Amino acid sequence: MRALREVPGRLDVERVRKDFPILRQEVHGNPLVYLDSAATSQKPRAVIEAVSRYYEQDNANVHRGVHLLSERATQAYEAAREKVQRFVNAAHAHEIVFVRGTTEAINLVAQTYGRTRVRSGDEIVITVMEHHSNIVPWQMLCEEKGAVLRVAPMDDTGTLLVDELERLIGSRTRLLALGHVSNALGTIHPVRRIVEMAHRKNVPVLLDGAQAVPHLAVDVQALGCDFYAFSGHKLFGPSGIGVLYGRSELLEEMPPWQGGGDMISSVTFEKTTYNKLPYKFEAGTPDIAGAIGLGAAIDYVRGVGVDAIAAHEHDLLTYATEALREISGLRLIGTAKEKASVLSFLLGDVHPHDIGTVLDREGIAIRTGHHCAQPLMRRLGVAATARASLALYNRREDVDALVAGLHKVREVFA
Ligand code: 7TS
Repeated sequence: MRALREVPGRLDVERVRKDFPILRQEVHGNPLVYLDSAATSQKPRAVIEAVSRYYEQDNANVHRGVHLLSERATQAYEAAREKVQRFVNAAHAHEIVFVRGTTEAINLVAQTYGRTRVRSGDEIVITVMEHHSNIVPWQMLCEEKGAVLRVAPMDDTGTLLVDELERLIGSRTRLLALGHVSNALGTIHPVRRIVEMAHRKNVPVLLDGAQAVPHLAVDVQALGCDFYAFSGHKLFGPSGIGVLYGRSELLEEMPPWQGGGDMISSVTFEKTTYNKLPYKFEAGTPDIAGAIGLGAAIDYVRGVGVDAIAAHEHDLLTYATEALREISGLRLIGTAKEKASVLSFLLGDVHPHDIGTVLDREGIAIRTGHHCAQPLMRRLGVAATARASLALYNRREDVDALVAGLHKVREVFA
């Protein structure tokens, strides 16, 4: 792999940017400033080429052919699983289940682990900062089972109240499900401590890592979590592929979710026996190209260096936070001490959609709205925010462009 670091441990952002062809374009006559990576990240050429190469040279179905192309496709698909395993430091490759994304990973756990373990009167604990993907599957489960959803609070900076969370975990709690990093506020939760706390009460923990893996080193064994979910498309990989990590003991016990090809070892009309892990949870032809693309994305991220990415983004977040604080009338939403990548804000009483529209004319892409976290917006007493989110390819110039754009917004709506 091409070395991307010039100074060991430091990220050369201009060099990184050259790897992302999409960034080299104009939007409404201005250079594109992409500040919406929390919604989806851009893809390096290495990922785009890995996907095309697969379709040009190896395309075949996996796990079933004796012919060479099928063997190559199977080998590449399973090699991608091993890359994911190493990336999150799972103990075994069979603890990595390929799914469509974070949403599907969480639904899988709710529909298998949840449906077999949760009974009437039991409780699932989440936090007020969750994305809808980590709320609704649990609500659906609770509704079906007559169980109760308990919600841990935060303070006004967007910091989780860990003591309150601890108090919510009781003898009826069957699972704690929380984000590793909040998508709307950027708060990084002390998940290692939280997992320990839950385990002391014998409560398993699912971490929604959608917003963590692109920014932080994740080691599921060090975290001690029972499940970890993330999406390929936020990690510079293709959309349509994601990962559920589960500890073997739990995955072994869980019934399959979807039935179909590949998830069985034998089928008769009287009885079907299920395949071993992880195939028990991968019914049907998977997103083979997606998995291969995700493997290439992981190679890319490791080539740049996860710690170098974290350090670069930390500097940039500090720079951006200070720059936005200088803008009069701007209110940052989410000012927890430990944050990654996200700047949510309001500007006077300008509607966030109007902020987004004016910035778009300047070539600046941000997200506006409730960020699929409506209960969080209600807790904050706002309907929506404007959100700029950073990734490894962003640089100070992007922040400067955002600041200039926001001055323009103020002029337009003065
Ligand atoms: N969990 C978190 C914390 C997320 O940020 C998202 C997507 C999801 C789950 C769902 O991921 P998916 O890949 O299954 O859709 N978050 C966002 C966002 O912040 N803006 O657009 C999508």
